[in-house]
Amino acid sequence: MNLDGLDGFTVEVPSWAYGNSGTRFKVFASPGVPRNPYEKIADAAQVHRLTGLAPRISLHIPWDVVDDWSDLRAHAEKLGVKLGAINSNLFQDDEYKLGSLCHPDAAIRDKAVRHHLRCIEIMHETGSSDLKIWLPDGLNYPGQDSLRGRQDRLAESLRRIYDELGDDQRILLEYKFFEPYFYSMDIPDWGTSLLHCLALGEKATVVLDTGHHAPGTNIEFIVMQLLRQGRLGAFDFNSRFYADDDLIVGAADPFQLFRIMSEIVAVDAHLPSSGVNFMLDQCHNIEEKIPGQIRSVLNVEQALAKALLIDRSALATAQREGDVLGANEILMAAYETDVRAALADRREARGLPRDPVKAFKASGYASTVSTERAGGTQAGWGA
Ligand code: PSV
Ligand code: MN
Ligand code: MN
Repeated sequence: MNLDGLDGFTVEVPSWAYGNSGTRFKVFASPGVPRNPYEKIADAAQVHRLTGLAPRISLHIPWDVVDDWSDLRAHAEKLGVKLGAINSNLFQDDEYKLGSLCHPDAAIRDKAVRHHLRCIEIMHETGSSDLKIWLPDGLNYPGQDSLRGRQDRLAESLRRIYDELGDDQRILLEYKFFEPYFYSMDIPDWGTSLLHCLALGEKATVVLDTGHHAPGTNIEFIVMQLLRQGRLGAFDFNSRFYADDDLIVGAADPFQLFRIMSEIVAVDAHLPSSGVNFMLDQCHNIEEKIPGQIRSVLNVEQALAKALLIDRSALATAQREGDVLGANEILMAAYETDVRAALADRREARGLPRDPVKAFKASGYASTVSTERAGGTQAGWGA
């Protein structure tokens, strides 16, 4: 089984996955939850140490703000990881009730733009190249504001941010079809995100969060189309049964994950040179967080491994010949191949545990940190 295509493949993990989280009904506290960004990075480093797949951690501003960025960067590097994408936060200020980058009041828009300029400054210090913007703006009622006016304001705000990017920096522009507003979001879909990116310039790309679509959406089609345009900047992987559930990747629909990876492999976008940042965006509400992240990272790797097994030339022949069932069978043969032993062998050959979740449990890390971090204040969502 040739899985060489996995060489160099990495997944970025989010700092917020390690903090306490929950639903709007209840946030459950977990023992040993990180008390600050340093401890979140230490937890994330465990995922990389055991899988060899997750060398970067995305930060959220202001949740992860520290006094000395070069010290945080050195801390990460000492633990074998790097600081990754910087996520801006436009959803926790009272002033943003009616929007941020699209707000009808120019002073509020200016505040939201300035938040991004600060994020860009932080990126220079952390060495991050990706500024990820999830825009929580939208409307609850028809007539509440001008749909078109908001797009114009958005274009103007994004332009101000874009113009401040450094040479090696880029914007990752996320979309989401609903929530926190329910009549209309200001970036509800990939088309809107792409239009803004095209208007901005080459340093603006779309980020596709797998939980941000209407049920039944053909996500791999969107992946293919964004790749065709050279504008797929990143993924936020998670899985969903109903809405933006942020559950473990591949838990709800591993076949969808495989189909996405098949479009990725079709154009070699899994290679680091493609510039696609494969990130997770998850919250672990009831399961243990570090093993939850390990499981997700491994599920992404497994889907990629299966996609690498697709016999592309046989598939092309079957497609050319109009062999409908044959073509489908070729795809399904790859999906149905059990790659678990081959992946464990690869890990062992690289000095990694065959079963990273089991190795984490045996390491005693969870009980050590629960003793060390006892009595601390959590650094979770909103900290
Ligand atoms: C909210 O929907 C969200 O999950 C977005 O997907 C962002 O990527 C993430 O929060 C972090 O801001
Ligand atoms: Mn996301
Ligand atoms: Mn989301």
